[in-house]
Amino acid sequence: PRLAVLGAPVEVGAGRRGTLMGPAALRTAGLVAGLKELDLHIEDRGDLAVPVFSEGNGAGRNARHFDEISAWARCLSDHSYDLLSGGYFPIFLGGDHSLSMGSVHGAMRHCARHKREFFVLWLDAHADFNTPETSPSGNMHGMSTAFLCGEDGFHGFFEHDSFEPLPPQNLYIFGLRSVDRDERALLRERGVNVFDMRHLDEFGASVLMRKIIEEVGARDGHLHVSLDVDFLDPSIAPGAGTPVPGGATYREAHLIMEMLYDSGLVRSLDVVELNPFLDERGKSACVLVDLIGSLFGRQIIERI
Ligand code: DIR
Ligand code: MN
Ligand code: MN
Ligand code: MN
Repeated sequence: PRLAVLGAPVEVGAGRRGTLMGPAALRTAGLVAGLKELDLHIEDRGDLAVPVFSEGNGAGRNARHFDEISAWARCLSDHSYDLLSGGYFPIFLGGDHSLSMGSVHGAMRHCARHKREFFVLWLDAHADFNTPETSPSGNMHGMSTAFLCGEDGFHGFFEHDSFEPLPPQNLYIFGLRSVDRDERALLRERGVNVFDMRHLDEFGASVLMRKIIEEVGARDGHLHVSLDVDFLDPSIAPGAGTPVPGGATYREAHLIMEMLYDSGLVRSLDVVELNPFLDERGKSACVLVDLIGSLFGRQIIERI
């Protein structure tokens, strides 16, 4: 496939500043050069500019910077849709996780248009399934999956409010180890597929991934992968604003990426929440670049 890299330096969705520098750190860590080494066609489209927006819709809502994030999402949704329609595999560099409200929304529209079933693999310590009503923080990076699944509380976020939401059964949250009380209840009620760290410990990454890949493969689906840096254990990826102990190991994360590559099902990707201000000399950025290499087929030994 032809890859297109697009930076989305959004940071107001998170509780702390700094993810704005994420795209730059990922490039410095060698993202584009690493993919070129795999003989892939890759175009770096640079970073999007902070969009112009006006306050209004967000007023009085427990969703901080609602209007600014809405402006990002509208812009990102169009880029996602257009890149996929142009035959590209879009790679969105964050930026905080609120950007997925746009990137995934655009990919969903593309799939709806082409009557292709759409699935999301959310690799994250968190479920990001809060709504303005359930969120204890009001930070919108903790609301992305709820928004995409059509939960209430986001009126006015897109110009045309109604869109075909993501069925909760088509969402796989993987690596979960931090969830808020009302968020947990909502996840259960909606029937989201949740593979928490307990599942990962007990069954291993390969068994769980095989199940997901089989389900998506059986429907010939488009799989969007949304990789939050805090999916990884803080010991290997300290550059996260909301680190949670007990995350995925280096080897687990690579195995997941390698299996995803073998599946051939992944069509779009977000790499989010990297906060270079909190990172240790580019450590997390380098791990993410390594992982992306595995997702696009880098192998230790060529397999037959
Ligand atoms: C928390 C933290 N559940 C919230 N969420 C984070 O604010 O909604 N998501 N950090 O990545
Ligand atoms: Mn297409
Ligand atoms: Mn997240
Ligand atoms: Mn997270």
